[in-house]
Amino acid sequence: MTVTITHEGTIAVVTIDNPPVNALSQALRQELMEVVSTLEADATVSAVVLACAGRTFIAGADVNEFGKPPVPPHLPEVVASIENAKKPWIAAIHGSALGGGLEVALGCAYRVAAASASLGLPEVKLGIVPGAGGTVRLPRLIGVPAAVDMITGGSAIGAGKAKGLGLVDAVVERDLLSAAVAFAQEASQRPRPQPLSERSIPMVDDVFWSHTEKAVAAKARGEVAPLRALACIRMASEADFFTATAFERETFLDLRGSVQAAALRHVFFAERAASRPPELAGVAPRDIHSAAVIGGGTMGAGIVAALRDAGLPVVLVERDPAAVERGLANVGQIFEGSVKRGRITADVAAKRMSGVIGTADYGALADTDLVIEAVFEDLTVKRAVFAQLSKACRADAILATNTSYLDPDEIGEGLAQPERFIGLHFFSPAHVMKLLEIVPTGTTSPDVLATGFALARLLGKIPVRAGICDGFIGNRILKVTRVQAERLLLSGATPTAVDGAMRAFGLPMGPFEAQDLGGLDIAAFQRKAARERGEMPFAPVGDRLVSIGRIGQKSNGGWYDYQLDDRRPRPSHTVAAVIAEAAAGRSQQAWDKTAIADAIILPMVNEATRILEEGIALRAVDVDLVKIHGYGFPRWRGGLLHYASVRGLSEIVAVLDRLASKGLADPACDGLRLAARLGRFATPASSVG
Ligand code: 3H9
Repeated sequence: MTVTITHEGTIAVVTIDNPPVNALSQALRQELMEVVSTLEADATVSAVVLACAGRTFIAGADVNEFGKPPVPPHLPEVVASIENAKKPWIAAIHGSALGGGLEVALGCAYRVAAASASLGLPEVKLGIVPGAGGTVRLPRLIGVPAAVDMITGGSAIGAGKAKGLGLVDAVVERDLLSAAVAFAQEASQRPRPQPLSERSIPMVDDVFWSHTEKAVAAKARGEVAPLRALACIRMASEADFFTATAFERETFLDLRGSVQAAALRHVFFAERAASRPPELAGVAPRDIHSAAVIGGGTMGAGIVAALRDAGLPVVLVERDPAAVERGLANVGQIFEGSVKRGRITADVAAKRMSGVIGTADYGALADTDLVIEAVFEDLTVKRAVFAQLSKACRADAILATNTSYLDPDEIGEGLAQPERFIGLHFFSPAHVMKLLEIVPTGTTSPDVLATGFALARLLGKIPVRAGICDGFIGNRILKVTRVQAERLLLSGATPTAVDGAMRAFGLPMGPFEAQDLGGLDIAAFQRKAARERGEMPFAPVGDRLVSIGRIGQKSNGGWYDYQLDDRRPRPSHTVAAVIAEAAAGRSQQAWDKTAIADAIILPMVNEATRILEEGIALRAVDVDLVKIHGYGFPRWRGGLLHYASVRGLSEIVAVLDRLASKGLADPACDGLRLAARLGRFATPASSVG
């Protein structure tokens, strides 16, 4: 039985037990309908507490059902039957009441929540809108502006905030169930509150709607669900309850089958599977109770903060006392920033900082479980660090290098117990960015690899295994992005047009704006290293800009001009002249947004296919996660290779070949041609042990 009924005097306690997250499957909906009827008919029951077993209250509709036709009873009927029951239902919320879970709670007469609970309508994150009255009941309870924030943003709020908004009636510090039963006993003596469906909705004016529509559209960047959700809330505020719920349901069903919803579901399940790769099933990770970071620069400090946020004590090692001070100050600044943004309190920041020990003495690492090196990207410097770590650390301590471009096999050469060595590629700022590329060397043992994935889980990051090559998965594709962006400049497009097209595609910023923000010097340094290796990286304009000192915002100019204290990019005459010089003699053409996006994105698909062919990425979905969590690729497109599959692999081959015939891209690789024939990407994942 998924639903059980117990009795506490005249109070019936309905407990849902549908692991892992009490999702509202068809069977559960059916049982709930039956339970409502049973309890309505039971004269000994005066009120009902709805509680859940396990880690959470109902976390929503069962997302697994979304790819299939809806089967009755539908959730709106379940919510209506609870709301229309003669006896008051009290939702006892622990964990998360999300989506359909919160909609069920809104059908209840009251909501009592554990202090640690969170409540939200995250449907837009799955490309849909609430489909069981959420957009119609929530504004009636907490007002339109607060409902707009919750529904179009999709983020959950804590029980305390929910109480302030009137979304929950009581917050309980401990023993939720007893408190909910006591609440129900009292509630059964009072007249029932008016059901939300019968309440009026506070009015807001047209200015509110036009202002909010603009704000939601700007934030959505091509994602359709937030604006459709807003339209539902507007309908709720302007039409009667039944018209509004019908409109909401129609919108829900329309979006449920949409391309964006399918893409977002693909990402939803990919993210949850990421930390448990099938090839590591049954491999136990090592215990990590303490960590150290070597190097307190931007990356090192970010990693320290990420480890502290996850509760690990951290030793920060730097070269000398002055560098230790600077490193600690960098970490301190990160926590201060979190306090300023309201993410943590000053007390929490102080506690996190007090868990960081700064030292220049490697002897402090004698009993550390995990050491992450994050010093300058120089092979000699990194090797020197690992020589010291070899002597200072326990033989079973895991030693990791955080490198973006160097070869971890070379960094770890000569290390004692090389099976404990691994690459962990964090993305900057490391305490914020979700992606962690995990790079095993030829000698890394499976349990050390599994520990990398366990660490990612602990840090709340999305881990992706990457093989060794220049740039691993993400930066290797990034190089293609940049090459294509420059090719476009040499054939008639401007930096403004390229960046605008990529924003229109859904990226938070275009390749040139991004380079100005991060600095052109880093990539120039990598190109220099590549030339020393005998390679011929292509960046005629970028190289020229760096040679004349235009390295981005930090030099007040890069691909764009900037004014003092104004970070808005302005087209630059200097850059236009450099482009014109580099483009001399090349044929020029007009580029629209779609053609620009194709000329950048499709060669990235080509490179990603090579990455799969070489086994650098094990699965197409891994590339998707890398692009979404490391590079801002629009989530609602499902990631680079999901987008490619939806777009059509044969069409991509044709476009690439057209671009290649004009010298504007590499031709489609064999792997992509094969994928086009098969209708899917062939991956080596199955052969990896
Ligand atoms: C909705 O409700 C629409 C309505 O308006 C309907 C109208 C008609 N369904 O995240 P975890 C699985 S839309 C099916 O690692 P945590 C998940 O795949 C829905 N399965 O746990 C994983 O499976 P596995 C709105 C689900 O403790 C396992 O549960 N609701 C669902 O870190 C554990 O997941 C949401 O969007 C689901 N709804 O976090 C809530 N949810 O172990 C989405 C989870 O086999 N869920 N699973 O890989 C969450 O945010 C988190 O799961 C939660 C727990 C915070 C609840």
